[in-house]
This record gives sequence, C-alpha cells and structure tokens, in this order.
Amino acid sequence: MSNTLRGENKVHPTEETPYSAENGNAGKQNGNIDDEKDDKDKKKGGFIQFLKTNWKLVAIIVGIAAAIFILSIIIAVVVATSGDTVSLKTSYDYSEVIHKSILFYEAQRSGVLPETNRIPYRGDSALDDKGVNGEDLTGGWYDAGDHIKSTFPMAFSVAVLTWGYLEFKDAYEEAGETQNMLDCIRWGTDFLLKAHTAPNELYVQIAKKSVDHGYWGRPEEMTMNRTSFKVTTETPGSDVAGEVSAALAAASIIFADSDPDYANQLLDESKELFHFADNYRGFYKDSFPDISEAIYISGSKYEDEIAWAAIWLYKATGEEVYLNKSENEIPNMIGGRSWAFGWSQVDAGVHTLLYNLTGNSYYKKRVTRYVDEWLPGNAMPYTPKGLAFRNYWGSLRYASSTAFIALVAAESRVRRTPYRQFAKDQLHYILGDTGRSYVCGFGENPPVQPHHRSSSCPDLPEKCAWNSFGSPDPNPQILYGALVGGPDENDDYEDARADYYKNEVTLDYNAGMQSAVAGLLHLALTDQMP
Ligand SMILES: [Ca+2]
Repeated sequence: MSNTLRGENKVHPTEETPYSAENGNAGKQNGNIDDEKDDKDKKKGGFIQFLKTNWKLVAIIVGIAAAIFILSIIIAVVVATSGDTVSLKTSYDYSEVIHKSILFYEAQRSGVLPETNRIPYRGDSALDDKGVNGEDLTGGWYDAGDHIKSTFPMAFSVAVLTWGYLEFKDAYEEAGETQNMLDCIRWGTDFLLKAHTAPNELYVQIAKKSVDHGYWGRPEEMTMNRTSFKVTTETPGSDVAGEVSAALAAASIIFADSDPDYANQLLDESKELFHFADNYRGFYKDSFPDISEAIYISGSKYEDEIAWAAIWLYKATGEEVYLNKSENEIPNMIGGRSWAFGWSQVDAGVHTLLYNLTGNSYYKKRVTRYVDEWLPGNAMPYTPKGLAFRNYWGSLRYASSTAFIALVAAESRVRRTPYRQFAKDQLHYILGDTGRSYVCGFGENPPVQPHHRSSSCPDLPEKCAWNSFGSPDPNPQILYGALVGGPDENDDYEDARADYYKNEVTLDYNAGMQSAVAGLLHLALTDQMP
C-alpha cells in the first residue's frame, strides 16, 4: 500500500519557469547587443583556436550538459504528471487498514460471488435464500461469525461506510481503494433493494437463530433450512425500515454521477421505505413471530432511525419536507446523552448531520454533549491503557464508531483538536499502541482466532465442523481486516475463538472503524493530524 501523498499545491515548473525566463532573457539581449559586439570580435579568434585544440574536452562537456538538460526535462515531466510525493509520517499505515477492511466485507459475502472475488477460501453460498413467496434473497453479507443475514446492522454498516466515503473520499483515493469501496457499498445496497420486496414490505432476517447457531462450518456447505422474516403494514418495523431507507439515500449520493439509473432506484426505494417507517410505526422485534429466533432485538426507540432516514433523504434530494420530517422527530428522541453510536441508536449521527446541514446551534450542543462525554477526564470510563470503555461486549466498536462521529464533527468545526486527538488515540489503541493489533491480519500480534466460521475452516477437501471451532490453533485462513470485539475494562484480552464478547467480528464493528481510519488518513493528507 502506498504510504505517500500527492502535493496538491505544487507549482507547475514546466508551465511557468521557461515562460518567464525566456521573456527576461529576450529583453536583456536586445538592450546590450551593440555594446557587446566589438568585444566579442576581439575574443573570437582566440576562442576558435581553443576549440580546435580542445575539441575532445568540449565534446564531453557539451555531452554532459545535454544529458543533464534531457534528464531535467524528464524529471520535470514526471513531477508534473504524477505529483511530487511527500512521505506521510503516520504511526500506522491507514491505507493498508482500509484495504484490508474492505477485504473483510468481501469475506462476508453471501450468494453468487463474482469473478473478481479476492477471498480464496470463499465460494458461492446460500443460493436458496428466498422470501415466503419465492422472492430472490440471495446476496448480501453474513452478519458476523455466524451466517444469519440481518438487514438492520447490514443497513447501518452501509450507511456508516457510505458516510465515511462521502466525508473522506481523498483517503480512499490515496489508498487506491475507490473502486473496491464502491463495489463494497453496492454489494450491500444490491441486497437491501432485493429485501425490499414491496413498498410496505421488507425482509429483515434470513435464517433462524436456533438453526444457524447450531452449525459450525463453511457457508458453502450449509444444507439447513434458512427461514426468512419480513416486516409489513400489519407487522411493522420502523427501526429497520428507517435504517435501510437511510442507507439507500446515502448510497444514492455516491452513484448519482456514475450510475444515475441505479441512484434513482436507490432514492425511490429509500423514499418508499421512509414512508413505510413513518406511517406504520413499530419495533421489528415486536413483529417477529418468535422473538427467540431473532438477533438484534434490543433498541429502546425507533424515532432516531426515522429521523436518520429523513436527514439522509434531505441530504440526497434537498427537499425541505425531509428536513422537517427529521426535525419533527427530535423531541421524540431521548433528551439526555446517547449511550453510543450504533446499529440501534443513531442519535449522534442524526444530530451531526442536522448540524452540518442547518448550522443550528441546538444540534451543535447535542453533538458536543455526546462526544465530550467520551473525552479523557469526563464521564466515560477509560481502561488503564487508554481505551474509552463503554461495554464489555465489543468494546472497540463503541470507541471507533464514536471516533468517527468525532472526526465528522471536527470537519464541521463543532470542536477540532480535542475530537481529532480522541479519535487518533482510540484508533491507535486498536491498531497497536498497547503492543498488539486488534485487526486480523494487520500490524503487530494481531488476533488469530476470531470467532468466525469460514476462516476457521481448513483448506478443502478437509472437513470443517465443530472440531474446527474447538481447535487450539490459529484460524487456518487469515480474516484480513476484521476488527474483533476487544478487551475488557482492564485491557485484558484473550485471543480465543470461543469468546464472542472479545473475539467475534461483525459488519457494524468494521464500519465505524474503517470510516474513522479514513478520517485519520484525510487528516494526514491535509496536514491536520493533531
Ligand atoms: Ca433506534
């Protein structure tokens, strides 16, 4: 991966220097030509004699001068066409993290894989995933270490990845990952469009928890029945429908220029889902026929997802009706501090976007209230080694998703240096500051036993089952780029496959981490790193 940056403000010597030099020399020659003539004639004879006796030396000097001249032209052309490069002095290779995080999303792919698949141990899987009326529900990503497809966190991940891309495009360009990132987002949105089978109908989970969690093995070898669940007007889910609406609206911005037809489809279906979420209110956990079969069942309110969808629709369309819809939900959202920024609680994202788009100081206060709590010395507990510690289950994702909010808020000048320093400290904790990396396949001493089925399987044709789960050895496949859950409040961490609190990986863990790392790379590129 490249660890250099392009100098955006460089002078173009091939355009400017020869032009001014030529003009200056021409004027000087015209003014002095007669005065110099006699003197030149006197010296002429001696100079010709010198050339005759020293022609070999003259030839060498002329040759060297010509070579230097040609070389300088080549260097000037190279600099002008590729940009002069300056070493990025960052502690960690952010480009490499972005590259590998996108590979993690590729490792999670379900359905028919394209020829461009870069994960050697993965193939086509779950090709019978369908709705209750036979609708095609193949594709998308497996949620975590298991093989359930869960629309709610998948949509949150698409929204946060897309937001990070929109804010920090220069980071993706620097990493050389722009096309891979667009493919990544589209893999998610293609499935979200499939899951939206009618204006007021959305598939929210594929595979029962009891059936899926009874299996350990390759996704390509699954034979169990994978039941699908949907929300409808009778069994609504404003939280999940709002989340998908937000993801589709955000992605429509990205594809507006390169694929306007696709962008229009994303926007149309985003609007339908917003109206479904808004008009048929309810929690999708309450719509599940058997709550014990659902994953991602928590969540204390759905007004935040409705407001989140509306503000993304406003950002995508500029239509005031959506701004009003978003602001109308604010009184219904919790009045105190948000607990975290995550798949079921997007208040911090709503406030940040609302401040960014309206400049209203009320939203600035709300963003400040949220992020300030996480700064050292305030209410958030810290581990001895410096992790802002919200919860033992997946501690690192809370720190990294809040770091992303802090970086976006800093772009909007809510607060700058303290927010950027916080984000840098948290991400560097994750990438290796404690002596170990928490990102698989990256840096020093990374996790080797992630709680993740397909990477725990040996190469074919060896069998893969519960014996792979119980193996004391590292996962035979490296799950590049996956952020694991992380340590406890004392920085204690054991790299153990069975520990799904500390060592599982998920789509939403990586979304906040990747977008935050893109934000740090943006700071490095623009010389704003604290
Ligand atoms: Ca919520």
